[in-house]
Amino acid sequence: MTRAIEDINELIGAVEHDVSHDPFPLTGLDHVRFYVGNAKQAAHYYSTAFGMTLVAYRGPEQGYRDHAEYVLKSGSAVFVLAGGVHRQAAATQHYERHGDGIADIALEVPDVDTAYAHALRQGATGLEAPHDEEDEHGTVRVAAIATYGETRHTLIDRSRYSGPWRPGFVARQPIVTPPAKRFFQAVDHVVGNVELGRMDEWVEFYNRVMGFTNMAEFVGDDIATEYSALMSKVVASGTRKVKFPLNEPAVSRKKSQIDEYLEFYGGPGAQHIALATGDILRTVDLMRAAGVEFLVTPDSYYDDPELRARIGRVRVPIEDLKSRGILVDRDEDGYLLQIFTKPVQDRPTVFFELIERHGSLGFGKGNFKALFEAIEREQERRGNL
Ligand code: TYF
Ligand code: FE
Repeated sequence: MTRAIEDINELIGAVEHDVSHDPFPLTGLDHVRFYVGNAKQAAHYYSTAFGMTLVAYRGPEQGYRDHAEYVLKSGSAVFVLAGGVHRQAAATQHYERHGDGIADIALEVPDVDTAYAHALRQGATGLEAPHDEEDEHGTVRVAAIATYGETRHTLIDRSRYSGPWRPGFVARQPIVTPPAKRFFQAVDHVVGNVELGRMDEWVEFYNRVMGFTNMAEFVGDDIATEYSALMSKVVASGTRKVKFPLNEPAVSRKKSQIDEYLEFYGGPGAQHIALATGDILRTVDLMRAAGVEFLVTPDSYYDDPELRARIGRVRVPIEDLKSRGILVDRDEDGYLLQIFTKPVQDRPTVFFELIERHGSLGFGKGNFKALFEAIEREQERRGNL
């Protein structure tokens, strides 16, 4: 089956679910906001290396004194890259503490006031009470609550807005000619790293505050101590459009990759963003050609008869995956192809995943051993193992 998957819901493994009766109705992931040291150059990187397209901007030219913010899109995936233009700016302070990082995982909700009130009643910390942002293109309603570390969830309803992005922003032309075909269509999941012993608290936070349910996939004690040095559970919204795996370090022989993150990020934060693509082979080739570095998968992974038997037939010959280092996993619902970049900044913190789902709603559990061995090789090169 070589058909290109066009439907975004299928790409990100979403299921039928009526949100209208949910206590915390959630339409989907709206955008991810990064605080970076140099937003102008980051906008260039995500344009040239990730095939994203600059669509909107605001900064000092618009009377916005603190930050320059670049809005980039690829299908339904939206990244906002914010950089401080002076020492006191929030982005500058955040950058000083964390390096480039993810400050906000914004959620699209049909009713900001209802969602915010429910979240606070359920014990969430409010950071911004619901309010309107307005300009000549209409109104956007927003609020914000706190999550792990210094990360926040903005709650946003843009149904009464027709401008380029959000009040105050102006439309901008792409930085480079956009690719003929997108590299990816949507954000599949965003992973959080929290401190040792805190994972279950954060799982419970998403259960209680957002009504998220736990997905079947998890890394428990047994796997954790043997080779992964992390524990992981996944919470998801009713439609499964929003999926948040949560990791904590596990005590094992080697220094946990999660400890390395926590040390270099300066606390809990978002670890990786998985981007859904209908053609991972093409995307990897284009990103690699543009200079993005991916984790290396040894040939032995593909030559393992057990893996071959388990994954069966996939849409391309195994040789095409092997030459690119793409991993395969299969479960009762189908299979998925995935690959991970190395950290995208000098600190060993944030990285990306590319994922092509064919029915599987998992996260590549069968690949954890190969993946974590690849991550450990990188930790060793950095002198952090
Ligand atoms: O999101 C996931 O669960 C997979 C696997 O440090 C994973 O992408 C988990 C932890 C990690 C890297 C990948
Ligand atoms: Fe992932």
